[in-house]
Amino acid sequence: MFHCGKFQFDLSRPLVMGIVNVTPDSFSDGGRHLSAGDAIAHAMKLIEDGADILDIGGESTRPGAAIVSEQEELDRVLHVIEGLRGISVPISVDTYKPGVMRAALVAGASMVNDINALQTEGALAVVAGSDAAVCLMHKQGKPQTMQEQPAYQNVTDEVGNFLRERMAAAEIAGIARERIVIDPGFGFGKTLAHNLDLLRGLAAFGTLGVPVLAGLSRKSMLGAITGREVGDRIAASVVSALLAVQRGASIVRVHDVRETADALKIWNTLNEG
Ligand code: 8Y7
Repeated sequence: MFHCGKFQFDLSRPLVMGIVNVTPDSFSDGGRHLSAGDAIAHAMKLIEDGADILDIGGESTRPGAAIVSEQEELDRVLHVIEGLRGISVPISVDTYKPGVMRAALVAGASMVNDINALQTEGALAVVAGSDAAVCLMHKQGKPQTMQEQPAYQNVTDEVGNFLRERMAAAEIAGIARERIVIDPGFGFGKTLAHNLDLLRGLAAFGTLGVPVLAGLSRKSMLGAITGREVGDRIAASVVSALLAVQRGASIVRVHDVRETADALKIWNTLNEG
């Protein structure tokens, strides 16, 4: 069982986490979701399209993106979370700032998606003091510079050790295992070869005993393989999500919810026979 605030999932079928960016510099959406109203409308469409969870983010963490102040991030995400009160799916807040986590949880979020794996001072306590779920993600370096020289001896082992250590820290802080998911962090301080190693070895993370989340949607590794621009990576993204699920991912974080949900319907139907 996966506990996400008042929501629970048995994970007998993979979940689709739909991405809602409330950032003017979001490359994948071309900055279309600037206003809270637009983001709310987009979120509602993603639910209609089959999203099981919504991930609301107010600061782009792509390589080279600008850092956003806590106040600006709050201004962006809080109106959206408040505007989505009463929806049928849990809201995840994509942030590494404890102040944003706390305010988002008060406003109704049920999950924290933290690319910093609760390493920021105070972050463990905020999540521990709630009933929210958390996604602990691996990254190497800081978003601004992480793609400059990513280096590992063995990327799968090193990412696995990091995630095991952060799971332990979360559990010691009082976050029950049922509330934790882990994520190797595709593209976060990784070369194409590293990302491919992680996808090939994704099943290994399943042995850590909590659900695995995979985020490959529209990422540059898909561009490197297909030669397609970011707006033209839907097929590559859907296939990648399915390949991650095939290797044990329980949650896929995607932009193209409708197409991904279709792919997973085929997967689910095939597995029910
Ligand atoms: C991921 C993510 C991003 C991911 C998790 C993008 C916020 C870059 N990627 N969170 N966030 N996993 N958990 O291309 O892979 O969406 S931002």
